Amino acid sequence: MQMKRRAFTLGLGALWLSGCVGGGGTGSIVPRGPEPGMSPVPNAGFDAWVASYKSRAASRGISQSTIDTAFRSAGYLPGVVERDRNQTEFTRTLEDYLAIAASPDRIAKGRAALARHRGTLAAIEARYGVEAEVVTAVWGLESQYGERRGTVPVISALATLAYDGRRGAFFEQQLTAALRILQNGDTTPANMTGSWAGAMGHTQFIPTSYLEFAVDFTGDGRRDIWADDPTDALASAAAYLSRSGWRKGQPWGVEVRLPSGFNTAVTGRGKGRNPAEWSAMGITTADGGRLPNHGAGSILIPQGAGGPAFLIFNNFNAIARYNNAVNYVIGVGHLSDRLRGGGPIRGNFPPDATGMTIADRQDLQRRLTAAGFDTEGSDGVIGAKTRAAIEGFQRARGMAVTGEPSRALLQMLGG
Ligand SMILES: [Ca+2]
Repeated sequence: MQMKRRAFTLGLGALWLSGCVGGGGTGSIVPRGPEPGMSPVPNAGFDAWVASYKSRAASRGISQSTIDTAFRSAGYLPGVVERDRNQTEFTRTLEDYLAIAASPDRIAKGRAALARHRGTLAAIEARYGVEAEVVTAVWGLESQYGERRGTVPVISALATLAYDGRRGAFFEQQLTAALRILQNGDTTPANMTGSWAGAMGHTQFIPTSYLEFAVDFTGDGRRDIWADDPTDALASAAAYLSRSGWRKGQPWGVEVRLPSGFNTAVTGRGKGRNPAEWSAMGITTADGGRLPNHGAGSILIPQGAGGPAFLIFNNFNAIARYNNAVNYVIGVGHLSDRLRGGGPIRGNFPPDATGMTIADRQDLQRRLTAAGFDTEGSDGVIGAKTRAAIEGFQRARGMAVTGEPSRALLQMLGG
């Protein structure tokens, strides 16, 4: 399961990063159609590997016709290997993550999606006991409510990664699971698209997660998480959370306020205490109220004692089964709260390494854009577009070209 979850995260992160988190922009839509390097190219080594894999697939119960159909148009995707090689291991701060995950745009689109699919989501909630806002929030983070389901052909992507071998055994397992999905008749090779790492459809399930959790909610006999109609995908996300221990009517967590001088050694996942104990230490809700009681919970301070604090409950762990990154779980939870009408995070985030707050960084983006160096939005997240804009400004002024934001730069632009 751990292995599964990690690759799952990998797929998500990749899709997500390629889409809305690329730069300082608020999220331009990635055009549909093949990305560079995502169309098959001839590769003799790959062909030889596929030939030997086909007999292994047959020995695992995949029919010859399924194998033939699946591999008829499949091939080696150089772009997949390139993406796998160039993954950068960096973690965004919670502040940056939430600026994107619960951006005004994503909240507005989520509320529209909730209204549009009200009946379906209510039926899903009744069946699986997962609130409509939570299912919608997962959908919003996984594929921007279906806008970014991924266009890479899954059989080719998984076969390329299995052949490439960096994590060959894992991806061969996923490839065989993908063939099993095709054999079941749930979808066709042409419709089976996803991220470069094989995360598929509205909910970005990898094939083994799909086999374990996907459901047919429309009743047509096919578990279709790829179609424009998100019904099966939304029900599948709810089924996943339900089987991960989701408890209806309970929050994932609540934002809290810590007393000054709070001993942060007692914080962290897995260090659960009853709310009464936390209350006795002087912790209140963010607006000073009494802590709700949903059983034992842990205190999280993702950006240290100077940033927002959260009391997390059982449902935090259910979301974590989907993707075990703390920022992701808080992102889903907070977005679901916003979709329900809740307000923004109350606590202040500490300034970044340059001494700037998010308001300063948004200011910097607005001033760069006004000066003719477009950051494509002002979400306060310093990404590739903002860095390019800074470089353009520095070049135009004959300064050293670093692309690095700073207070000095902000003052220069304000003058
Ligand atoms: Ca169906």
